Amino acid sequence: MKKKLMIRLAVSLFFFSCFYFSGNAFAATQIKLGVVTKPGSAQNIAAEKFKELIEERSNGSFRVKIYHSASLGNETEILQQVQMNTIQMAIVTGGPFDTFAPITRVINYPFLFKDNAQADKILDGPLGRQILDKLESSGFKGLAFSENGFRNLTNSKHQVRTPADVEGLKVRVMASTIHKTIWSTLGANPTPMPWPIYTELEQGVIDGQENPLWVMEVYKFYEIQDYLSLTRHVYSYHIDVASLRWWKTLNQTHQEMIQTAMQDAAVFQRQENRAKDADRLKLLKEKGMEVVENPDVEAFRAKVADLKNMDLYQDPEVQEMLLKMMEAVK
Ligand code: EAX
Repeated sequence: MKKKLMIRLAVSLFFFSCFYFSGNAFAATQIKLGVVTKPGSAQNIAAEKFKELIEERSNGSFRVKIYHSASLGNETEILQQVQMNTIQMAIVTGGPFDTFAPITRVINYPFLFKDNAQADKILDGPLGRQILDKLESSGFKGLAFSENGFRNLTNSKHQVRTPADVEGLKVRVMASTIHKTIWSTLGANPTPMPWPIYTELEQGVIDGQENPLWVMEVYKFYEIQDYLSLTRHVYSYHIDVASLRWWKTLNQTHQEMIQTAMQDAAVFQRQENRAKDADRLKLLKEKGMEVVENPDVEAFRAKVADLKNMDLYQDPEVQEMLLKMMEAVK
């Protein structure tokens, strides 16, 4: 009896060891990745692509679990968890990075990039890299930029063509000094609020918000916001980050694998996002939104022209990066 048991134990141990040391699920490193948005959102598409690529390319050495729909809290809280390495990665909108790393403000500068191609060229180039590297001093390994897209204003009150139409509107903004300043300079009444904001819009706590077109579709803002103006005032990026504390525990092969998979996922997601934009505008119109396709962008731009001289850009390092960016977009 005892002998049989011993044999069984030995056999189980043998199979367990084979399984364990063959680099399968037992040995896989789990990456917890946080996004605040829900499936179908720009952040989620980048996260899902990254998961697919890294699991495939690492032959299962990495497994990614995506925490979405604010299950880990808002974007500021997600970033704090990355700093502490309670989660290993995150895809977070440009705005909330502002308090962690003021240098990211330069990308939120209003009317900075002319178009998608220019944004890609600069963010995938040396200036983008410098900004990503700078995140190390806040505990993040900056991997890549995926995108939200150009931001547009919606509201429930009236059509917006000029800055005068914005006067006094209660506009929700991200947790970002620069975004708040843009809207107060334009004459609105900006209210910082973390995502999501459907209920606040519905209840009239705020009159409007600004985001790329996919947001109006995925979060059904057409149900509660009648007016959309294609202001394209800020190119909104996400920064795809890892916890620096975790990053340092990885060997170089794995670091490179993750870096490349995230960059590839970002490029894929940007293309996908842009390809859908024309249909989205059509859909939003069909859903009843009144769209101002050509607001007076020059008047908006003129009104925020002094922003570069404001305090929030006065840190010498931030100032220098802003000047370089402005030179690069010429
Ligand atoms: O990605 O907070 C925001 O306005 C973000 O753009 C939102 O999470 C959608």
